[in-house]
Amino acid sequence: MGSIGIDGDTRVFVLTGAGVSAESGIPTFRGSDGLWENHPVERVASLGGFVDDPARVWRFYSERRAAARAVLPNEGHRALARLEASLGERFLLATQNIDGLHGVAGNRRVVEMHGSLWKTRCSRCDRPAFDDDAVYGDGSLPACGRCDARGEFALLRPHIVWFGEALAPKDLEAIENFFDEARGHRFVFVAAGTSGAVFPAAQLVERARFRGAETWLVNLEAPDNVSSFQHVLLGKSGELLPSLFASA
Ligand code: BV8
Repeated sequence: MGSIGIDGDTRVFVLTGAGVSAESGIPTFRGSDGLWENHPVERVASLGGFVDDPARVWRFYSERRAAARAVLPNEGHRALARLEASLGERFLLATQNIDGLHGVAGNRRVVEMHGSLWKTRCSRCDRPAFDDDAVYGDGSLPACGRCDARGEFALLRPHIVWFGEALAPKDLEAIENFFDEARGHRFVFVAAGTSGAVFPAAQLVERARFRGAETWLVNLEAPDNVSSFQHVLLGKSGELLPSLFASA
């Protein structure tokens, strides 16, 4: 079983995807029972799909909120929370997941690159995104109260980065700044539970290698970008991550 030797100078960056939540019972996107199997991506995870059929999109995310409410972090999440407790500012976690389980497990140095299932914002005005775990029943469409007070109608939308939408510049900057700072030190990049199919998240491993990172992959199967990783551990993240960081 692989283990990463971590000393007082080591910086560790971890990128997670849907695979790290699979053992908590949350379906991944591209597995056999994957989320996208029953929903054409462009219809439920794109601005165009939301404009065409907002009720369908709200139903898709409401179903995921209802399903994700009851789940708990697994051993993989807990291993990452322990790692942050041990490394502090020498650790950063970027997740593609919107389920919030890293926060529930105790991580605070988390970049939610694709937004959060538990936040909603106005599709029109610039009011900040707000915490929202509401499950919108069939057909009901939440509207922005602030726009309404101005006599304008605007739908609320999930605070999630859809396909074709840009990631938040501040998130990408936080990641790049961590990579730049790690450059003069021992820098370890770990990707866990991700198919490496979505950009720009899938490019991070190459950007880290450019800064001299040692690259590790923890995944159930070899993904498309497996050749970017120097160390490949195939298996479940809930079983592999605890031992991977045992020396921290
Ligand atoms: C953008 C939110 C531009 C919604 C998601 C090149 C550069 C930039 C963009 C592109 C590019 N090429 C193409 C694009 C466009 C597009 C893209 O990447 N398309 C892909 C399909 C080719 N990218 C975008 O649109 C991005 N936007 O770049 O905009 C722009 C720039 C400026 C101005 C305007 C526009 C936005 C991408 C974000 C989309 N939103 N999610 C939601 O979640 O509902 S993506 C969605 O898929 C999820 O967030 C998830 O992160 C992502 C990837 O899935 P994974 O997390 O990897 O999960 P998956 O199921 O695929 O894999 C799970 C893995 O786990 C598997 O390998 C499995 O084997 C493994 N596993 C399973 N169980 C376990 C396990 N491993 C370990 N243990 C287990 N137990």
